[in-house]
Amino acid sequence: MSDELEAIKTKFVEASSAAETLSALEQVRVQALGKKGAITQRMKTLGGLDAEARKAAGQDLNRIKDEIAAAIEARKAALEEVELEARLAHEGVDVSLPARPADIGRIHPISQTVDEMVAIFGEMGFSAVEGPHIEDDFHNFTALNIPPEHPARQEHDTFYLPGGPDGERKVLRTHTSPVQIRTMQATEPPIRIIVPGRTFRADSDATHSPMFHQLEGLVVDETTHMGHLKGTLVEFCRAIFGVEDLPVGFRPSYFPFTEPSAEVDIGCSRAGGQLKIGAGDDWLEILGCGMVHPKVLENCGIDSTRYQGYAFGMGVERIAMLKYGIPDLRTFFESDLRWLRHYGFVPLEAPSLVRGL
Ligand code: 2NL
Repeated sequence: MSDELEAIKTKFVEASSAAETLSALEQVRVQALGKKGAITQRMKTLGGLDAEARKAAGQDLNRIKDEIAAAIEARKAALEEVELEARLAHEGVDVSLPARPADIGRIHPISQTVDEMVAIFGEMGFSAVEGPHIEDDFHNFTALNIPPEHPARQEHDTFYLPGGPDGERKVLRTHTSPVQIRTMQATEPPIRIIVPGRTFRADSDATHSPMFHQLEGLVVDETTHMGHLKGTLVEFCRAIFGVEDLPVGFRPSYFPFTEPSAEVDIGCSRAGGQLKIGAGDDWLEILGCGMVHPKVLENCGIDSTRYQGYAFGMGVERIAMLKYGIPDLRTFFESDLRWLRHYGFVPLEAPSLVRGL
């Protein structure tokens, strides 16, 4: 290699080592390897040489180009390190600054209400059970003694899925009862369960959502009677609304799957258009219940001459609206974060039977 090239290389390598700042180093890089830099300029002259001379000169030029580039890179890394050290040395952390607020999300009022219900029944010895949302006709209707002409079976009220190859049409469960049916089919009494979950009906207006939540309960044993049903549900109503002496009334009703059947009302006041639970002499319907119809037990393979049971069911949205003063059902499922921040529960802060009062 020519002395001249060697001198050029030494000049730029030394210049890069001497550069005190990143911008000074950048100038060295431009002078050597930039578009008009010394090395680049020489590269352009290679075209005028004959093949052999061009090859030798090209190799030399490429080599010193790489050496200069390596020297610049090494210096760059060193200067960056120095710069970082300097910044760290004078930058401080102000530990007195308030923490940035963490956006920790909220528990939806439906989840909170279900949690509280599960806690209350859990203390009474009930187990919580879940099951499929997509059901067959037997578990959703037939086993429950719901006759073929019943309105709940009509196309109009129920979401049916397209029929399968066997011609069977599945259905989005219209209540959580199919889970109790499955439990009775699969387990020998005693049974003591609650079933919270999503349910579906083709209904949509101010007071109906096509997807809503129910919590149903089922107790089956040899000596289970209506006194157990009444005691359990009175206790539940008082616990969920936090009113120790809440009046609870049972009114005869009808369901195809229970006999006798009853609606449960709680005492309230509507004075001045304001609903107050546990005060006054008005009544508010809160849930439905009854003794399990012997046909339903038999449909599940349970001997109705040996066993009897009670069952109940309620709408979770309705309880949540009453408990937390939420006026409009539709807002539950609009996924409006401002609504959730207002009505939702901060995890660990919400006083509840689940997380400790
Ligand atoms: C209501 C009333 C009720 C039941 C649900 C039930 C389930 C089986 C057997 C017998 Cl497997 N009964 N469930 C019984 C009475 C009432 O719900 O108003 N729900 C929102």
